[in-house]
Amino acid sequence: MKKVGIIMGSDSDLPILRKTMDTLSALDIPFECHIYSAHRTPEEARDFAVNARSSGFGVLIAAAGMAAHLAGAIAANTTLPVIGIPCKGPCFDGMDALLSTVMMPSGIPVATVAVNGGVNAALLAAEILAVADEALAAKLDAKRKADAAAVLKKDEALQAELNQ
Ligand code: RP5
Repeated sequence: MKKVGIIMGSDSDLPILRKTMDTLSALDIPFECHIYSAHRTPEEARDFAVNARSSGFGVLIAAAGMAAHLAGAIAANTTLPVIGIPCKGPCFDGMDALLSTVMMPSGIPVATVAVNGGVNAALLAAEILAVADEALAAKLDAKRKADAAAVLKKDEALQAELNQ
């Protein structure tokens, strides 16, 4: 199976990416995770993106906050699918990172998930890989069913509490 590459702009983004890694691990998807910044280490970020396809990656996840240019800078240097996670910073409730990540110019796409959307980034990466992987697709179907069952169980508990 192709690997997922995870890049974050700072170790301060790590709590969000831990959810991404946990979700990928639960699906037995191999990944590598790095701290490369579009601004502080632009050469390393570029090199990672340029070499990603030949290094065995199938999809990349890039997470950054504030003036969040990382996902776009990665996408500029590869034609692998790039998923952007805008990370909430100290100002503007993450709107700064959301707009910096999502508003890409035509020709260089970034599939942007919600602010701090570490889990959905992993699931979207899994769905991309599952296009050519029936076993992974079956795991995703099973997870959907299990997640739905968990919600219905909560509803059952709520009804029991309200109707006692
Ligand atoms: C961005 O700046 C990082 O992705 C992080 O979200 C934000 C703040 O970085 P630190 O100052 O915490 O290292 O590049």
